[in-house]
Amino acid sequence: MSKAQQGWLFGAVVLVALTGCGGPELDGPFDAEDDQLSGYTSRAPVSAMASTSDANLARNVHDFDYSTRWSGQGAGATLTGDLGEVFKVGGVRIAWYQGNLRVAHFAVALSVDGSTWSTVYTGDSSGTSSALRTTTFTARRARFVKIVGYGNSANDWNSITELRAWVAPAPAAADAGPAVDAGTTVDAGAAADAGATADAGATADAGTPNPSGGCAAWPAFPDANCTGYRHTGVTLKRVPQDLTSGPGWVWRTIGGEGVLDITSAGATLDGLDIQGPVYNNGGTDARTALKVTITRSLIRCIGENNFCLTLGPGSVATDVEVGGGADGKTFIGTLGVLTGNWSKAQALSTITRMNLHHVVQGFRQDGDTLIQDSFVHDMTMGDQPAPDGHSECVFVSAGANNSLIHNTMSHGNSAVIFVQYGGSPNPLISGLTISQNRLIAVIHNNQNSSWGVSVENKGIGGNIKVTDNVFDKTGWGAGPGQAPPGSTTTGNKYTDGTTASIGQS
Ligand SMILES: [Ca+2]
Repeated sequence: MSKAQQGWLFGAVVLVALTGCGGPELDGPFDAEDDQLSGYTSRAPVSAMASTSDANLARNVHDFDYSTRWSGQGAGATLTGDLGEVFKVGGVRIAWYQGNLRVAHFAVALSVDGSTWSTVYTGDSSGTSSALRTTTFTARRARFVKIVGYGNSANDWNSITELRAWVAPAPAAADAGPAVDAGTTVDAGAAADAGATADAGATADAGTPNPSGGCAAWPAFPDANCTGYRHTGVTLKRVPQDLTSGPGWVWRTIGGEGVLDITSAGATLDGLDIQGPVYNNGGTDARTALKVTITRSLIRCIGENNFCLTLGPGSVATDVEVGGGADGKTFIGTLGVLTGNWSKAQALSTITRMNLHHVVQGFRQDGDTLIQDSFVHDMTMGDQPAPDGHSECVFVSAGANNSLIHNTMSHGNSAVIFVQYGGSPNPLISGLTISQNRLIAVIHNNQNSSWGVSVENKGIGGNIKVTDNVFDKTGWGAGPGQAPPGSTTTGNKYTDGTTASIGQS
């Protein structure tokens, strides 16, 4: 680890201390201001854009501040919020500027991909409140929410101070496609919407949440419905409140911090809600870590500032959720999963159906590790006061035989998947396969990912494959991907089915 990284990790300790009590809410004081939509959560856009603005810009609608707003003049002016991933959207909450004095005329349209839209509501605001007020409609899958303004009872301006969406986990397309839409307005795009190739669960056979089995196969993609512990139906036992030891592990204090520590090779963890991180053999050093099998568990990682989970050679993690702290949505100033014994390149670990989120860096994958059918999302992008200038879903710095197969990954301000050799004496990067992944571009806090996949041309030992991945078409700082000369880069596409070219690094 570089000195620079050690520096910002130290900074993150302070952050965790500050946010450890409750953590930031998605909506904070805005949570209970209007009618709750039962079964849904209020979510702010991660970014917003407008067709037109005066000095009041689109980003002001998700700053949790009623004193700032977006304003666009004229009938048909649009404000579009990006929720960051596909949800089942059952309503919107709009706070209109001077909403207690005038009635706004508007429509709401939804989209999975940002290009095909379905209008779900046309009508007026209450005219009685300037706070967030709910508008409901027939729920459907969407990542993008567009408000189309048609002026108000006083003039032709459209001004919104805050925007939210009521969201629930996205069902498969079969549950929320055209059939659900019957009867909503102006829905010419419904069929095309549900059939878009790239979204998690978009195809007809994507399946419903699966209590025991795997994620639907390509060309569907993993999401929250088939990853982590939740879809298994397990009831978790809290560590340390309900349980303080088990086969090959014990809860104890290391360096003043409560951790679950792996104490013998072959340890098994199943059905656990772990309040802290998982250390291995007394620390977070992959070179001395032991084999562990973790299934159907949640690692909250509260209080950690290094790695949430350290895996030794031969480890297996299946149906595990990592990150999010006490409330599941607090950013942890740390790295998610350390896998790959870079000094020996003999890790041989397998990670399947992991839901990994709200950390600085998702996986540190440094040799002989397969990561498959997993959902990695909500890496920090300026969400923390501590420096987080190097954030990605996966970072590979060394090692042979790493595979990333059929995962959904979004967020990160360097690349979503970032491969950069760490230098001698680390083993060269070879036998790296990045295939059938869904790479989502998120623009957040004026940051974005330069690349979906970036394999730098240094420390490369050969046999690099970047194939059959599906990329968002827009939103990248540089492009969908780059790889060294000699790499195999066939079959990569954008969400609209057109070819995504991987450039040469
Ligand atoms: Ca605002």
